[in-house]
Amino acid sequence: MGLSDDLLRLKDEAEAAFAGAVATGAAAVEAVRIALMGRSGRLKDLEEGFAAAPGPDKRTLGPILNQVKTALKEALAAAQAKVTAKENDAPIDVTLPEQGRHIGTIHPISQVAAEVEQVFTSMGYEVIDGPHIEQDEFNFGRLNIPADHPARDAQDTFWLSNGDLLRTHTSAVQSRTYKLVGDGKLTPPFRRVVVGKVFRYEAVDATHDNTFTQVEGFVVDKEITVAHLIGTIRTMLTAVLKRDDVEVRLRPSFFPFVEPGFEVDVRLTSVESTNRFSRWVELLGCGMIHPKVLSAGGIDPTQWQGFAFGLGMERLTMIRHAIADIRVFHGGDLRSLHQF
Ligand code: FA5
Repeated sequence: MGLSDDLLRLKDEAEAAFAGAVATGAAAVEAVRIALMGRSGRLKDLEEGFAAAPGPDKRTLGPILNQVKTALKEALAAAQAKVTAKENDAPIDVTLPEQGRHIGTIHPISQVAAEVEQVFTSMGYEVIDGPHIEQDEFNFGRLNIPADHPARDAQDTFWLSNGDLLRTHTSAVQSRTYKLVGDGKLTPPFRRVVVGKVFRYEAVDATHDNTFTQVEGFVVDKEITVAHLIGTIRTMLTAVLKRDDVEVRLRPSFFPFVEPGFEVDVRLTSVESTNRFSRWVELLGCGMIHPKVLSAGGIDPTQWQGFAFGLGMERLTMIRHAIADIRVFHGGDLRSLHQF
């Protein structure tokens, strides 16, 4: 009878195929299982033949089919057990050198950024964010820097073909916040802080990079004065720098979006004269928010005042750790970064 011969042949072939596959491994055993016992495997075909056989033949073929099925299952189980045993017995080469575990560290800028955010949160500031790709309107226009203003030259950047740009400073987030007021989505008073990347077309040296990080803090409230601004900056620098060799000076400066405006410089009295921070280095720009900037956002400057500052996080971190060169931060040399 054809079908019973086919069934018995399948049994013999399966036993040989599984035994052969063991030498190759688990994937080979699985391939044999699929070919013989899978949903469109050989056994399935023969089962269909059995289903189509006339009643009397079924009585003879039934036990043979069951016997073949059991034999296949046993051959599969035996092959799988052998493969597992072989894998468990694989020799371990105890002379191989240990691979070592490389545990990462948090980037020094991220560490100091977290501390800055913590200091400002403790003073009631809200931590917010803004886009790296910015519109001219927010980066310049609403900050009292119209299209032909020379202040744009000091912050040249990377422009996109649609007229957007990579933001040159986090002050763009101020413009976005003031617009929220004009749109009726936010009401003063508020205190906000942003830490984020900014981009400039800049010659790189020990204290300048083309991609760096700024902290922008700004407050809009009633009866805000320069004294609040100075007190806030002093609080931040004391909390974050944790050094006793820091000298700070405030000098008048110009930014179109503040009036009056200042810059804060810092120097370290105990570092070697080769370290750039042994001389004055500018750390931040700040001032009282210009009435035109408040008005552009729909805030009445006769009712509300505020201060704002923008600080270079790389420079802050360099002072904190007496790092002499800004290129450490984006240089990707793990030997430097792992020290923090
Ligand atoms: C600004 O970017 C203003 N938006 C700051 C500001 C905010 C003023 C709010 C008033 C009110 P400035 O271009 O000076 O200003 O940059 C601010 C700080 O960013 C600098 O003091 C410096 O610490 C840092 N900085 C500027 N350029 C670079 C650079 N190329 N690489 C690293 N840090 C830089």
